[in-house]
Amino acid sequence: MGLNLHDSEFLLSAVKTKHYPNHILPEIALVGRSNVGKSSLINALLNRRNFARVSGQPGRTQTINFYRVDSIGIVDLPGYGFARVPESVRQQWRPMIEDYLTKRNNLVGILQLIDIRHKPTADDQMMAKWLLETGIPAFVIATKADKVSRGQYKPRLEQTMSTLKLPAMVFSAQTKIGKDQLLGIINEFIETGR
Ligand SMILES: Nc1nc2c(ncn2[C@@H]2O[C@H](COP(=O)(O)OP(=O)(O)OP(=O)(O)O)[C@@H](O)[C@H]2O)c(=O)[nH]1
Ligand SMILES: [Mg+2]
Repeated sequence: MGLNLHDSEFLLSAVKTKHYPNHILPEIALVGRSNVGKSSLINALLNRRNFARVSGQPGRTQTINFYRVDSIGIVDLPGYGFARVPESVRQQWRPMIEDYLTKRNNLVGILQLIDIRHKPTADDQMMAKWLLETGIPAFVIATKADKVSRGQYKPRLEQTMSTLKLPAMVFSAQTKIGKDQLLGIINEFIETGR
């Protein structure tokens, strides 16, 4: 199955489960630390600028944003664990992310983004552990690959996979390295979740 990446639209932003789209599309959700590049990945994949809102300011995505791409849903979840975001705000996000991940029947796969330059954080490790426990299919995307040399890809992926115990791949929203592999993973999630 090849997704028609030109057929995409923003559906809605939601905070509460009752406001999620009432559709039957299988959904792929993006999770990761605030500022890691979740919204940028969506834009890079769809070849669109500012389709998913991107900002230098961490914590920009404070709602769950639902997009439709062809016959699937792409879900941009609020980022977790950014130190500069006040604790009170972080406490509001947590149940939002947990509700989506535990209650959404449409969910067929998770893309967990980490920054290729850094070791997975304690929050990243908590998330990966939780994904493994719940058994939701998940793949780690080590993004911002343009920020390290190619020689770093292999050792960093190996470190990531051994720490998080999930499969991982390299991506850059800037150079689009990894785009085809990522589309393959999305297709596999959809096929498996059918
Ligand atoms: N060099 C480089 N910069 C990137 C890449 N992906 C994202 N960025 C930059 O990182 C910053 C944050 O990107 P976002 O896509 O807004 O991150 P996010 O994960 O959606 O952040 P929140 O919405 O706060 O959770 C922006 O300044 C992006 O331009 C990448 O692959 N390479
Ligand atoms: Mg965002």
